Amino acid sequence: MDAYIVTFQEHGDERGMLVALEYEKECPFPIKRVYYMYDTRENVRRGYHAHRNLRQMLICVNGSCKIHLDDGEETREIILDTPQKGLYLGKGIWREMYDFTPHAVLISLASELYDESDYIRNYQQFIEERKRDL
Ligand code: T46
Repeated sequence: MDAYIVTFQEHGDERGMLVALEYEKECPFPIKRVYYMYDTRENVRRGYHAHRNLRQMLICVNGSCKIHLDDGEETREIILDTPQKGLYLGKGIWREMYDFTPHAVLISLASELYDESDYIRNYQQFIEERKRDL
């Protein structure tokens, strides 16, 4: 599965912590867009899609959440619970985000601008497209 956790370097001192993310260092793609989810309600599960071309780095900068991943062959459950770790997601991975704690903030660094035609929102369609790609 083209997904992995990246541990970021923390720059901490007596004032607190800072993490910096740069293209080709912590992030393997040029960042074209940033968006974030917050005020997520209890028992909400969101996502339910894959991307045809988009690559992403997901970082839970406050609180925690879980992410279900599926590339058509393998599934994984990831917990993001620290601003020091990011989840890199390559293209063609079905994702569902859930178990957000109150005040959780999930940031996404994205390789592409928003494009609804890049989304596969039907699971059967996703499986068929994955089979065609392999
Ligand atoms: C993803 C996961 C992790 C925009 O207008 N522009 C944007 O850049 C985005 C990301 C969304 N939107 C609109 C489209 C929907 O009307 O915001 C609304 C919520 O988006 P969506 O239902 O796609 O949200 P999630 O949480 O299911 O998925 C989002 C991202 O869309 C997706 O790329 O990988 O977070």
